[in-house]
Order: sequence, then structure tokens, then C-alpha cells
Amino acid sequence: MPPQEQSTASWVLYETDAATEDKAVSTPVPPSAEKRKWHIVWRNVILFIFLHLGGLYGSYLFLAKAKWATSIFAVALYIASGLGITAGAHRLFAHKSYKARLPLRVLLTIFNTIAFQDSVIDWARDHRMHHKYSETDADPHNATRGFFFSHIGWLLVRKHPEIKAKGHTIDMSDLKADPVLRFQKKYYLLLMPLACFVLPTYIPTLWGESLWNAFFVCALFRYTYVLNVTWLVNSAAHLWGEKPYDKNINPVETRPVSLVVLGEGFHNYHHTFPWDYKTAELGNYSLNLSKLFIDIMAKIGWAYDLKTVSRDVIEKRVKRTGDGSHPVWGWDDKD
Ligand code: ST9
Ligand code: ZN
Ligand code: ZN
Repeated sequence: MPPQEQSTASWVLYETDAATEDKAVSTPVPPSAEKRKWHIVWRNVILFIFLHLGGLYGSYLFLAKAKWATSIFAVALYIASGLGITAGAHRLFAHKSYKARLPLRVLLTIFNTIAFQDSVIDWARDHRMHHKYSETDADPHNATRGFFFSHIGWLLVRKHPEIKAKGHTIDMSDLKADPVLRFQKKYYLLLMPLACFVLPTYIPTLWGESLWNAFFVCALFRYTYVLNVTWLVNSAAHLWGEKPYDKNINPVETRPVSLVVLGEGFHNYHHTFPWDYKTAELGNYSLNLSKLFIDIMAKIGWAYDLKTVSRDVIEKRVKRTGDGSHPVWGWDDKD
């Protein structure tokens, strides 16, 4: 892969924590002094090539050969592991947008381990960097480096030095204090293969499926699919769509992505108001299954202190920084 040219653009960092609520604080960040280099990690390149070949073959078995119960099980694993990322690693652990009692934290950590996107603590550390240093070299999947880099390329190369240099500015003490997450990280290399590959391959044999079909459909295809739709939030949802809440940042609203990522495609809203447990203004259930899940958990008392944003704050923000595409307030101030 060719080394990428150093960007000469002057970066603007928008911090959008709860503390800044309705004010986008813009801090100029100088361009990185170091020319970007690709230190390719060939082990990852080879593993991801084989994974995607296996996943493609698994998609054929999913559609044409596997027992219907196996295909339904694969979809159930997609939803469960997806929730482990959206309702778990993302909304609960990385953003603290709601609180969860022990049974829910355990359930979401199990779901999260099925997803194999590394331990919640590591995932959340990268994600907090992604929000704090969005679209700069300290953002692990800096989308200004293009679709390929933000989608999968960032997992194929060594991290930019800026990530390690600025990493200490991220406070992870809250998650490191959680015994459930500490347990997951400590035993990850045992728990992850079991949850992501071994059990999804074994369980379908209980209804007479072959190990071959079960492995390619419920392990490789399901895993590759969930990885790719997750990565779309880093790539497509930072590139193509409307910006009704803040036109000064790259993240966009994308309904097609939202549909496959259980409600995480309203990314312009999410980067503007990252503490909202809905990660969207409205949270229509069909496009936001994760909100439905959290609402059900709140009904049974496992989730509480759900954070959201008032209509008034959203309206002011839309009028101040939106691109005019908001269906309600978008065009109010236009001549
Ligand atoms: C995967 C993750 O796919 C996907 C995340 C997607 C996020 C999406 C977010 C979008 C919003 C949510 C939407 C969800 C939608 C879900 C829909 C579901 C239906 N801060 O990493 P190392 C330091 S994973 C501070 O080895 P290298 C630290 O000291 C796929 N410090 O860097 C660290 O040491 P330690 C499966 C940091 O050597 C040291 O650097 N997993 C930070 O450059 C070395 O760290 C894989 O494929 C930081 N953020 O290697 C593994 N980061 O950790 C892929 C690092 O001991 N990863 N440091 O503290 C790797 O192989 C390597 O990380 C590498 C870089 C080769 C990429
Ligand atoms: Zn983002
Ligand atoms: Zn986020």
C-alpha cells in the first residue's frame, strides 16, 4: 500500500462531551508533523483475507444449504453480538449514556464477547479517542484517510504515534474498576474463541446440522458480517449523508446503515450529542433495535438513569449549526 501524503488541512477538533452540552468547542489542532507511514501487520492482513473468504462461502451456505434453524440461529447471534457492541460496549460502557445493574452488565459482556471486537476496555478506549480527537491522527479510524482506512485498514497497520501519545488523556478508570470487564479482559483469549467460534459451531449440531455448515454460517459468516456492518459506522457514516445537527463535523445521518447496525447510523446526531442513550433524536424502534432493547431493560429495572437530550437543546443546535436538512427546524432561518 502506498504511503499516504501528509494532509496540509488545518484540523479543527470538535469536542462534544456532555459537559459542552449545546456548545461546540472548537480547538485548532495543528497538522501532524510526521508523515504518515503504513506499518503493515501482515498477520492481520492474512487473517482478514481468510476470514472474508470463509465468510463469503458461509453466506452461500446460509442462503442455500444450511438448515433453517441454523440460519435463524446465525441471525440471533448477529442480534445478540450486535447488542453487545451497541447497547454494551458503545452506549453503556464507552459513553455511560445509561446505567446497568449487574445481570445486564454480565449479559452485555457475554454478548460482547460473541462479537469479538476485542475486550470492552480496549474497544472503549479507542472509541473515546475517536470522539475526543475525531478526524485527526489521534482518532484510531480517522475517516479523513479515506473509506478503506476507516473501514478496515486501521486494523491492518500499526497505530499512529499520536494515538499512543494522546492516549493518556483518556480516563478509563471507570471501566477498569468494573469487575465484569476486568474478568472479560483477563480471560479474553479463553472466553472469546469459546463465545465467537466454538459454541456457535457446536450448538447447531444439537438440531442435526453439520459441523462444517455450522462453522461457516454461525461463526465465520455471522462474525464477518457483524464486523463489516460495524465498520460501516466508521467509514460510510463519516462520509455520505446529511448533517442536520452539525455541518462542521464529518459524521452523517444514514438510515440504511442504521438499519443494519441496530440504530447506530444516526452518526451526525451521535457525535453532536454522544451522551444520548438513543444515539439518535427519535429512536424509531425498527431503525433502532438497541433503543428497544435498552427500553425493555429499563422496564424490568436492569437499566436506569437513561440520558437523553431535550427537544429545546436539539432545536437550538439544529438552527445554529445544522446543514438545513432537519425536517422540522431545518429551514426555519433560511430566507
Ligand atoms: C474490531 C473493532 O473490529 C471494531 C471497532 C469499531 C468501532 C465502531 C464505532 C462506531 C460506533 C458504534 C457503532 C457500533 C455498531 C455495531 C453494529 C453491530 C451490528 N489509547 O493496539 P496496539 C497504546 S476488532 C491509549 O497493539 P499496535 C497502548 O499502550 C476485530 N493508548 O497497537 C497499547 O498497549 P496496551 C478483531 C493506546 O501495536 C499500545 O499502544 N480484533 C490506544 O500499533 C499497543 O496497542 C483484531 O483484529 C488508545 N486508544 O497494533 C485486532 N491504542 O493495549 C486488531 C493503543 O497493552 N488490532 N494504545 O495498553 C491489532 O492487531 C492491533 O491493535 C493493530 C495495532 C495491529 C491494529
Ligand atoms: Zn464516529
Ligand atoms: Zn460513540
